[in-house]
Amino acid sequence: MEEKINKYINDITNISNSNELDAESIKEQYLGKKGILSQLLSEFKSLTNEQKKKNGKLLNEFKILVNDKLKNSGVTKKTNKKKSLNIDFSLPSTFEKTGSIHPLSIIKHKIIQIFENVGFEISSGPEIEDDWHNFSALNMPQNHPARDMQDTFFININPDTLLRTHTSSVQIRYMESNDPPMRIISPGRVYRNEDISARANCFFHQIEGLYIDENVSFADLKKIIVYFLQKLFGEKVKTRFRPSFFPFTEPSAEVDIYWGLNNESDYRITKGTGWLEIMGCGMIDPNVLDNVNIDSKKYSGYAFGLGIERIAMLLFQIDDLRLFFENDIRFLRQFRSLNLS
Ligand code: 2NL
Repeated sequence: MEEKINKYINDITNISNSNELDAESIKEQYLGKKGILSQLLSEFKSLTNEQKKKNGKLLNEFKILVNDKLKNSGVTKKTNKKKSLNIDFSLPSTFEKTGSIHPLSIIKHKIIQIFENVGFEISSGPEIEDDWHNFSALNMPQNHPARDMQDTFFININPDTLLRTHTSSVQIRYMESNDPPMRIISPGRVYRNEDISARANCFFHQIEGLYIDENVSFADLKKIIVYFLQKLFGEKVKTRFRPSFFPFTEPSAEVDIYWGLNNESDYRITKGTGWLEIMGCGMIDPNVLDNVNIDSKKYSGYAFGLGIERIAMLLFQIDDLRLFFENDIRFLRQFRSLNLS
């Protein structure tokens, strides 16, 4: 056996530095299943202990030589690759980190879905507006307090360009270029010049809706609002309409839901009344319809508006508005399990 090994050692030492193709065949010839090393090893098994001592060392030397020969050829690398495929498939897998849907988007889509299910269409429009679409067409005269520089971000004074303060401007644009009947909602970001706090931000998100047709009544408005609040807060929700004022609707109302007075937080957020203001609404002022050339003698309509942040804060029990805009992933990750359905 000793002679045999020495012969192979001699052979492998004499092989000139091989290219990759040679290396492949050398590998097969020496290290393959039925290769030289394998044959030597099975012969080795039947040796006496005394012989094993002598030949073991030599055999090892031979093996190192073969491996050295193959080392720089890339073939041994392939061998390593095969080894690394030797995986334990029963191990638990590692999960890729996935993103999550922003809580405001979750609520927005929920609300959109509710209105889409009863025939409302979505319309959108520019965030940079002019005076007409944001104020004048909505029955807000030149000296109206809501036009105050303190409340509105003006980009330019003459001609007026400003950041829209509500998405009513989108609805004005829609009414100008479409004919009744119409049934739309307009979700979007709006801007107000407010000091930033837990309750206020310089921008927030709104959904406004309107329906215009012949003979639309306040009863229709009440019906759609109650339907919407039942879908959003549950069938058992208790609602009430309080008379209010908006320049663009007459009559106008604010809508409350009964939140309850079960704990300290309920007292705080309902100011001790148990009732929470959720949205505003009303019958579209005939002046607004005339402004967009819709015949106010033939048509009437209702409109409503609500803030998305407010609803998200209630449904997710978030007590600081700023959390929505900081994009702290520790906050956002908490909504990972929620989706848009
Ligand atoms: C609120 C109140 C409201 C409207 C929005 C509207 C739009 C047009 C015509 C008439 Cl184009 N009205 N929108 C009407 C009543 C209330 O929003 O508290 N929003 C957060």
